Amino acid sequence: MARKKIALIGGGQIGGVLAQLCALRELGDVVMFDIVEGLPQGKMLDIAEVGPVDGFDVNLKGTNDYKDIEGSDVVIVTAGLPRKPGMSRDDLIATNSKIMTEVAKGIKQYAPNSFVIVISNPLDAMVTLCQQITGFPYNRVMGQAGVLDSSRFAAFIAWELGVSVKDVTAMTLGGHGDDMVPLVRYTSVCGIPVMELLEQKYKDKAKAKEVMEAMVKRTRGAGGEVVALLKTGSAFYSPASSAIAMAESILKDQKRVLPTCAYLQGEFGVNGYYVGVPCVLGEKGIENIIEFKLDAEEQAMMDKSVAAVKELVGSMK
Ligand code: A3D
Repeated sequence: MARKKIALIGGGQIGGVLAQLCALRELGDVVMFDIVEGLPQGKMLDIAEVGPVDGFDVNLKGTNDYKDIEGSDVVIVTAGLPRKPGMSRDDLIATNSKIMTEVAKGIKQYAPNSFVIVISNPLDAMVTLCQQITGFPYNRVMGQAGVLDSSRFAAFIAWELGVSVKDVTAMTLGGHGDDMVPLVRYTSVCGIPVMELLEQKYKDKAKAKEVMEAMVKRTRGAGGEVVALLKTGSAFYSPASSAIAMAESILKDQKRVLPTCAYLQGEFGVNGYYVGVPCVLGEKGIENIIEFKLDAEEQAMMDKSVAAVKELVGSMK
């Protein structure tokens, strides 16, 4: 069986970590494309030279020529500017739309059968544009945001409760903006509803609610928290790991259920927009969008988040 091939479009901070993770997990051969001459070549050479130490054996190539992505099974896009302190993700739209237009044309021409995972911000708009320009079916074009947003939420809960991060299951829905929807009711520790544990800890329902609200707020602003600390860019380890979880589920047909920015056609009352929802990811890409009941408060938050996505996507026209 031929080895899988992964193309990384963008060889910046996230691109570099993506390449290293692909190699360490031997997900397949990797080609990194960037417009900056020498950058992808240098990064890929750097990673390749440590294969003997890390014990991975895959081909790694850096390029400035789209032709080299030919035959890719999965393409992960990080091309575009990241945020600086004080910027919202939406401030990136003008520049990153131009970049995404170019990138999507390259993917369409040279990797027409690939599954595409977009990470570039503003995420919900960039994945929409990527699908429109490639014209690929919706199951093959998706965005990474929810895996990371959910992981951040889970990490905050684990730290608060003093339990292993491995035992927290958390989920966020909606757009990848300040209105994202961390779903408290569906969040648990080893199957135990998280609010029960917080109420046990504080022996006070109001205090438990207050602590949870603070964690929800921190989750919504978690990207900005990292940007404010770094000052020169945004998070890169965590978005890379999150996208790799999605790529791996597709490449290995794992059928993992992962929060994915997917094109909705009626699910959750949304029609014709890319929004974060739980999806089954397997050899056919997005194989199923899992719908479930939201209560009135959750639906109101989802509606608000979707309204922000609509406004953002509308601003591209
Ligand atoms: P950075 O380190 O600047 O890398 C971006 C790379 O894109 C640079 O190497 C550029 O040379 C390259 N590039 C620019 N134009 C093109 C082009 N036309 N074709 C190919 N490559 C090009 O940024 P980063 O890696 O830190 O972040 C990349 C993107 O991901 C940004 O838009 C971030 O805002 C976004 N991001 C998303 C998340 C999500 O969870 C969704 C998290 C963090 C960052």
